[in-house]
Amino acid sequence: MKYVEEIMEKVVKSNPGQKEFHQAVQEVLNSISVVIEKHEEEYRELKLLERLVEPERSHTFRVTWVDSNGKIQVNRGYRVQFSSAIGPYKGGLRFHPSVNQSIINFLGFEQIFKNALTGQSIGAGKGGSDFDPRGKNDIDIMNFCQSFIIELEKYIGPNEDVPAGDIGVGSKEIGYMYGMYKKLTHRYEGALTGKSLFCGGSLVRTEATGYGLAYIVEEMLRAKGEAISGKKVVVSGSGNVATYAIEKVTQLGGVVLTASDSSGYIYDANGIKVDILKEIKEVRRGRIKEYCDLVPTAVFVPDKKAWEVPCDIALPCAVQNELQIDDAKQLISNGCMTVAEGANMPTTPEAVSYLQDNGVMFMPGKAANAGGVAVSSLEMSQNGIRKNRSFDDVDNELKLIMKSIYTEVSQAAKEYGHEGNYVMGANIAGFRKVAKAMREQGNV
Ligand code: NDP
Ligand code: 2IT
Repeated sequence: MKYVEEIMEKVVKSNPGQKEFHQAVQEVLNSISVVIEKHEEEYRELKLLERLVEPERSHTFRVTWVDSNGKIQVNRGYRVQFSSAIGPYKGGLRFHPSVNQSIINFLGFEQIFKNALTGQSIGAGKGGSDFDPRGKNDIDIMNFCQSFIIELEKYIGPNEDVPAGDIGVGSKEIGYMYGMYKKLTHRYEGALTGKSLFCGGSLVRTEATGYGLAYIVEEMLRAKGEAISGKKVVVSGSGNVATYAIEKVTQLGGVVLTASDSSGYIYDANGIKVDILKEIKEVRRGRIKEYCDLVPTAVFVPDKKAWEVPCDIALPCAVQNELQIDDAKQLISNGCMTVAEGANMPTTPEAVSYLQDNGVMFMPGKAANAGGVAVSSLEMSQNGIRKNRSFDDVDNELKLIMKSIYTEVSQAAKEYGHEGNYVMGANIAGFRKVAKAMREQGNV
């Protein structure tokens, strides 16, 4: 049996039922098998893949907290510290009722290759909880965040593990966690990123994932002699990533027709007005359909996905496996030419293959959404030397990072005879860096 097949079997056996984790590992193994074949004997000897798919450490913990009605609540907390081959564990925290070990493992595994692609010295981790922040008041959110970090504090630190946000965790939640971290450790240090500017955060971190996504799409199009300007763009989600992707795509001259949440999507033929979107989502913390109250020409389409809207570019920015085979078929029949993942693994494997087979330029999340963690790393370095950088300075570095990710990904694909296959390129380029570091550090 081939080495990668043996590894896949082991992963399935030792992590039963973890379908999202299996999916993420399978995709990477499929891509890197061409590299493995070249070094098979050495990698087998080093047990390199066995080590790569096994988290260095994994924490689960009870989070008991008291809600605003004085009732005791219990949730489960997670932090998987997947790989420290190239730096301290780094990756977000997700608060969503769907969070389980499979989701955390898949996200932590993806983070290994994403973080390597940024060129920054950051290893990989991920965490979160099945806590549902939706509909909770500020007291509930603060009480939960404080109880969560009281446990997580034992495992994190600026040179050890540096969590940030993800679904359900933004600068507000990070602020509550940071306050309690400081109280527990009596240290003001960069143990969390995505902090607000008043707590040592970095300019551009809020915008970074969405802006970075737009920058890499611009690179993909530039390679074909095209640009975002004038293109019709369909976006899913209406959270942090979606909002700032919409903002930058619009600034670059694209027309964004949709935004969505789990109840449906809105369609605005004149282009989504990002100031109104921010008012609804960031100020009122409302639902996407409220956009139509403020923009009467827009329509809300309940229980449907935005992929049915004809477009040139599709940017899934919500959640894993939200773009499925039927959606891919619809996108193709409507003439879509470019798909880039703002979310983590939003496109199912069948949909990815279908898009690629039909000539769509497809950029996977571990490259396309790496701008967020890249700027998190810039936040860590600013905290380390206690010096803040300007918006333009960080934004320019983000652009350079996304450009260099594009170049590395496309060159790696070409080198292995799969020009234009950015899934292979991203996995190979990320894997090579981590594999080198693992080899050099010996059997740890
Ligand atoms: P937010 O919590 O800010 O927004 C999440 C959005 O996704 C909301 O619009 C939410 O709608 C929607 N959503 C969540 N779950 C579902 C679901 N099951 N079905 C349909 N829609 C859903 O999160 P972010 O914008 O930060 O994250 C979005 C994606 O981007 C995630 O995959 C995340 O892992 C990824 N990512 C985030 C980064 C960051 O810096 N924040 C960096 C890199 C990747 P609703 O309110 O209805 O749930
Ligand atoms: O998926 C991701 O890369 C994130 N949620 C951001 C992680 C980070 O540490 O900024």
